[in-house]
Amino acid sequence: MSRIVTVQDISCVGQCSLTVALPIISAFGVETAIVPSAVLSTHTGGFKGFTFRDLTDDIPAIVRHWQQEKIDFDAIYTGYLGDAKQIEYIGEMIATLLKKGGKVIVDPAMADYGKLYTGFDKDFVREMVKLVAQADYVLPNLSEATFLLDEPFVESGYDEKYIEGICRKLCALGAKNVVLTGVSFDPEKVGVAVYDGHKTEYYFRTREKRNSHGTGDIYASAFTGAFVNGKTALEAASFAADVTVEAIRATNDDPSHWYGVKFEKVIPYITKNL
Ligand code: PXL
Repeated sequence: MSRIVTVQDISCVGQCSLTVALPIISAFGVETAIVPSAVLSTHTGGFKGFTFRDLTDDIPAIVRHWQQEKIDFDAIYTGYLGDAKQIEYIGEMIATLLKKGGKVIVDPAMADYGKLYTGFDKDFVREMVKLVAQADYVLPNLSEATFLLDEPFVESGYDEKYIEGICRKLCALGAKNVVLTGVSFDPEKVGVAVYDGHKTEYYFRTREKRNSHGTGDIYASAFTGAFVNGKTALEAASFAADVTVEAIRATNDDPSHWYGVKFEKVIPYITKNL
């Protein structure tokens, strides 16, 4: 039985981050502890006037308590962080709360479509590079990858050599493996590149028409659940892509649901197919 901890925000409404990670990873039969990085009334991707409570100062005491209680974890999975200072505290979690052989999974949730999310800047990106350096698996989308590498975002028209170069450079930052999302060599298809430091493997699905918010969190959560459950990185990356496609399809007929995807509809898909 595995126990993991995930560090990301609670967006009270918006179907992203912890409200997605907790149910999805639990659906894989994996005990999921949480460290909320911040509490927001909604996510920042389209709502106006959201509240934001930064929980950075709560993290050291939580970590200290767990150290005293000898609570440890098979994996630490990080997502959207409330402040760059949290990266230092996550370093401490890795050093003291991760079991021997445990894995660090980093989703550098900070950008999409070539733009940083509201509230993040280049200083935050520079700190995120330090967290990526400690990752066994880093799961950026193409926008996040290019921010981490301080390169211009290339939307389309690239080839395998370009993608493999991005993966190689992310490993040069210190990450051991890369799962790069949003890779597309053909406008009809989109998928992931999985790089282990030597070879790159791909998995593609037919592109869904609509761009959806929160799919990165569904993807990273499903990857984490499947991987901790014993699947290989390529199997977990492929299964997570299937779960994400199912969640988008479950939402396609409801244009009023612009702020996220109905991941709860795919919980049975996860339990049936894992
Ligand atoms: O889905 C990533 C995410 C998580 N948390 C918050 C966000 C976003 C993306 O915009 O705003 C608060």
